[in-house]
Amino acid sequence: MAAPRILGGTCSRVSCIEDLFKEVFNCSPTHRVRAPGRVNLIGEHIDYNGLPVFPMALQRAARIVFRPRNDRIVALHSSDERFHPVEFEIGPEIERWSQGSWGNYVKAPAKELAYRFEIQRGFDGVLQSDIPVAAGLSSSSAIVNAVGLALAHLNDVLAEPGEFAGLMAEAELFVGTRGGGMDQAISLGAKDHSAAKVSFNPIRLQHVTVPDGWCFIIADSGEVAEKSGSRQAEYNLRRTKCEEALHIISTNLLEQGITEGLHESYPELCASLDTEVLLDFSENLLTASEHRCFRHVVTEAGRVEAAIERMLAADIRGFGAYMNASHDSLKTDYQVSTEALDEIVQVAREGGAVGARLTGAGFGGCVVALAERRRARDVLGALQVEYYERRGRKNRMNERLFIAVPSRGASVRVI
Ligand code: NG1
Repeated sequence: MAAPRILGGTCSRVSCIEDLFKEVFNCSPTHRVRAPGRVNLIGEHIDYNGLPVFPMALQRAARIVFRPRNDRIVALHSSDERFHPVEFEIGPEIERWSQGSWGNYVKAPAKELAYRFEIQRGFDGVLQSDIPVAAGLSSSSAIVNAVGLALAHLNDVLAEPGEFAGLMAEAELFVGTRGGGMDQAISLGAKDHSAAKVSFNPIRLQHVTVPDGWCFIIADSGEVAEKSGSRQAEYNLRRTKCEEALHIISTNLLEQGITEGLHESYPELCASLDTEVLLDFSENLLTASEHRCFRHVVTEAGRVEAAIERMLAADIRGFGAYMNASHDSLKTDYQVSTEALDEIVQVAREGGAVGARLTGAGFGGCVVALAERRRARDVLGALQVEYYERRGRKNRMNERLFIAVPSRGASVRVI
């Protein structure tokens, strides 16, 4: 077992992580796994309510080169020196490190898989990721999926893709954020050139080709959205409010004889009554803040379906309008936007984007803007000048501003 040590510098090429692996472990890696980050195009804060969402996987990914071990130890070094090496023994009773520790994303899938399958082999590995951290692009689920796939591969775990995505979503709850299953599902199941409608219970993906002339641009506000840290409680609180609202409304609908059975999920509730009727009915039953959350959830569910129709019809302006409405709802009703996110959305719209919205949980992180491909340069230029340069914000080597390439999902292979 190699002694833990910090690796110098940040490397960005696969050959580079193989070199780092040799440096740390004195031998060559035998396998490579890649799990992409994602950008959610529309459908925010509704996956944990069981409602469909519409993300796509990115060209940016977490990559691990690894070599199996004959014991149950996982030893993982990161090429990014901000993240110290982690090492632990796999088992169903693994304990969490302190809140915010990146190693919890490594332990999470190990614990979940050990709980359900016979896991006898760990690995030595080196991780490299070019997904911005705590930016709403799912850098965390990419690590969970990559480690999960590596362990599943080495231990002959057999699971259907949807089932495996569900396991990884369940696994990530270990870090303490009560997220939904969107990130794990799209990072595992995405196809090149496509976004996917992700439905839940069980997880299913319906792939939709992104029209050629459409260009999704990602811009990082630079404000850290630390969801495993200080923002975790805010995130979880919203989920609790949604659950309470569902319970109150379903119970009252039943008691007043408006519905015959109790609706135990949002999809059932949304299918049973018109959105406007639901909103009117719920207004006097919920507190003002619960009602705002509820309104965001049910209207966002409608926007997801409508926006997918617009993409299928290659109607870029229609799709962009739903993105704008989604941002407004996240800002006003769900209250997860920030001044910086609102500002960058505004700059993108004024720069020629047909739509722009925060993506991911919010509280900071990235926005996604949609532009016609021939206008993409204008939008990128506006963001660079108006958001980054004029305000003295850093965007070194365009690491904060880039075009999203709809990419395929995770894979593991022998080197
Ligand atoms: P981010 O903040 O982008 O990692 C989180 C959740 C998603 C979803 C979005 C909001 C996790 C792993 N991810 O994504 O499930 O709820 O917020 O739509 O918790």
